[in-house]
Amino acid sequence: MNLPELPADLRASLGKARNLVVLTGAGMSTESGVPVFRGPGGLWEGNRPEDLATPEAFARDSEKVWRWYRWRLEKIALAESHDGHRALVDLEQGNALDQVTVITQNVDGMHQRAGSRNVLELHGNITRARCSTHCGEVRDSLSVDPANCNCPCGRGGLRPDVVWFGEGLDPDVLTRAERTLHEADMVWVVGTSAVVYPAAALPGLAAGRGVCVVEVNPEPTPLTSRLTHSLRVPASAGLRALALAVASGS
Ligand code: BV8
Repeated sequence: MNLPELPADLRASLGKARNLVVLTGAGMSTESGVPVFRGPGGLWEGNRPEDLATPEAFARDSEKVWRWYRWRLEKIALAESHDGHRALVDLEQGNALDQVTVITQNVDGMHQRAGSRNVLELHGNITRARCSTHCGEVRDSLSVDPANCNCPCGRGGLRPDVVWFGEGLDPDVLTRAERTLHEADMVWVVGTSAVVYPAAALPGLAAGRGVCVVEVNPEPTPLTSRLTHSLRVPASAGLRALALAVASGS
């Protein structure tokens, strides 16, 4: 794998970092074979994710929404961690840093599957299903029949345990994420188009304090102009290069 050369000022900041936060989006899972939300390959049977990942879509046609989620679950089941996931695990398990926190918008569980332990899932997890009335029923998503997702409680429907557009994030998770960004002295923003809020506002909590914030994305994003450095490379190469620089004390 070709690793990018890192500028001297970034290497100096990496050598001083103690508390790293890594904010990831769907581009973190691209190299694992999980399709992104927006852009090429982000559609399902001609439908836009934004039109499927909503309570209205579920109320209109729960079977169609479940068929989309099962299609994604099949992709995720075949997905394998890449070296970018492993680079974050190496940092978490190593002693170059005091703390490594992964805050992910993804619902695929790929960070945990790779071995990351300190992971905040802003948008929930696709492998779990819960009752739409929050009655307490929680199931493995694959155990739900798309054609009949009524909850045994008799009042709601079993739905993926994710945050849909128009739904609020879990306030505890969001508060923990915000606190983590306020305490970070190094932030990496990986594989996100930075258009979904409130997640897209999180890097600003660090950048606004003068903290070094590095973007890893082959494409520029609305965040780019606010960040200290942008590495126009895929997640696997960018994260391994950053992790090696941290581990070497740069
Ligand atoms: C809420 C779970 C209020 C479902 C998802 C301002 C404030 C608050 C809300 C809003 C606001 N403005 C607009 C809103 C509404 C909305 C929103 O942000 N809309 C956008 C589209 C404009 N936000 C909400 O609805 C949020 N809710 O705030 O409600 C509220 C408050 C209290 C009470 C009630 C209501 C909820 C948002 C959560 C939606 N759920 N996922 C599921 O997955 O099925 S979001 C969904 O998009 C995924 O989680 C995905 O991760 C996320 C963001 O997308 P990205 O991760 O960035 O992925 P994308 O495909 O866009 O980009 C991929 C990037 O990777 C690209 O840049 C590409 O270049 C790059 N890439 C590709 N390959 C690689 C790579 N990078 C590195 N390496 C590679 N190899």
